[in-house]
Amino acid sequence: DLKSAKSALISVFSKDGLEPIARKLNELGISIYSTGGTEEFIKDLGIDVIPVEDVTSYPSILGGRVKTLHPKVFGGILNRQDHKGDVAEMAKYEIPQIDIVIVDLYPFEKTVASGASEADIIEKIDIGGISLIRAAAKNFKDVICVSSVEDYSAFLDLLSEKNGETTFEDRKRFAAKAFNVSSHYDTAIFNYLNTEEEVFKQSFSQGMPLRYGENPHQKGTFYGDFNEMFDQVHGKELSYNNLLDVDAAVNLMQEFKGEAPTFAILKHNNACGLAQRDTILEAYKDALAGDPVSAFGGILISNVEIDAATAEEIHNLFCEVVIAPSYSEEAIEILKGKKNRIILIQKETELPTHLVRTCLNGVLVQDRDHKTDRADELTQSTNNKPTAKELNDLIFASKICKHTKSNTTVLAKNRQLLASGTGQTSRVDALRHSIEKAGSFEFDLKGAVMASDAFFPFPDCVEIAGNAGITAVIQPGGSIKDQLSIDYCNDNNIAMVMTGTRHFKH
Ligand code: 93A
Repeated sequence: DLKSAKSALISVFSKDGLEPIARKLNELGISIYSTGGTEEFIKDLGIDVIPVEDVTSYPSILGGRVKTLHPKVFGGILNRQDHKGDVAEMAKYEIPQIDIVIVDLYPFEKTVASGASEADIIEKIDIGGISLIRAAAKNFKDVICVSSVEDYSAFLDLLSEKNGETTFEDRKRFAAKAFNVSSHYDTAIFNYLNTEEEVFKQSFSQGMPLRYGENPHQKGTFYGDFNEMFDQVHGKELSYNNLLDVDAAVNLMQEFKGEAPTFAILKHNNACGLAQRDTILEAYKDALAGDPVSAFGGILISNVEIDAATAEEIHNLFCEVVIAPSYSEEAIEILKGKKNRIILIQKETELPTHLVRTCLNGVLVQDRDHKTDRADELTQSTNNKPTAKELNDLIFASKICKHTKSNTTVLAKNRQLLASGTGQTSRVDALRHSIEKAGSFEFDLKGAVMASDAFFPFPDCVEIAGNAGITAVIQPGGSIKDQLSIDYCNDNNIAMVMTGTRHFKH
């Protein structure tokens, strides 16, 4: 579906890069229509150009606010060339056909960034240009729209390759880019006119006002659809910190979805207890045993239904939130025994694919860490191989590690979290802390495994771990000094496997 162009409308704020395009169009015999400043620029190049006023029989008015906004211009862009009625009307109203539209919009964002006055900023809201872009992009069946200086060179190549002809695919590609340009432009205006709070509010369907933010003197709101993910069957209103903990809990438990009964207890977004057992009651008891001190006021989550026996045990603990896919009727009644205890039923929903957080004066967006380490993808780096039981624990520990604040080392044995070092400024500190913590609850680390969220820059960690009784280690690998850690493990009968995947959580 090749189309050759006979005319182009050019209206650009910045004239940079326009000369070769104007020359090429001229060389191809394509007539050029243009607005004030652009027309001057093209005329000065010695190229014939028709002022858009000659088409509209109207001058540019209101200080340039209305230049191209005219049926003869928009008719020329929007007409369907294979539509009988359109063709007849084009003749009747003497509307010239426009095949190419080239626009560079008023620099709205630059003007905002320059600290200009509100009046100057408003004047830089382009109306005619954005309309030209949208019209030409809508009619990509017949028209090609160049909506950004960025696309000049691609457009020039296109003109040169096919002597001014374009294919349907070419025009559609440029149209898609055009709507990217126009939506970005309008979003910038929206962001300028609204407060930051409004911008967030508008981005989500509902805002849930919270009693306060992270602390009572801070205001807080949740923008999202809590009810899409949970049914709250009992308890007080969720707080800002509860929501963050629920988020951490759900993400962590996602790793154990469909596996044997698993129970986790979280505090300040990190797991302080987690165990996988044949029954959820045992899993709860062994999760609690991991750190009964931290569990006080914790967030509890189960990957299977909570039964009455487990609910009885949970009832003895002061906890903020209990989350499970379901509860037996009896269990619900037992858990309701404390007025404020928040009981959530987690629905079957997908977690978002992207993560967003504020950063400086903007936001950071990234893909979710969707990689879960798997036994069949590990590289054996030591002479010693982990036993089947150790391998099981290594993957178990690595899943917890992925959801624990960096730097972290996670110690586990028999599918029970023994201790982790959370959010330390060095890996050595994280490890020392986790060893000490495990010791304080009288766990025997002999035969325990260690997971590390990132590689060991030095062999100090494996040495400390080995001295504590750890017999198997999982880590991403990739340090230039990996060999030193491997050598230490080989000399001390420690099995070490590498995942190749770092799981930082900042
Ligand atoms: O003020 S406008 O929104 N009104 C219009 O009708 C219009 N048509 C094109 N601005 C309008 N434009 C913009 O003028 C274009 O987007 C381009 O940025 C600029 C080109 O003006 P000149 O050719 O006079 O330098």
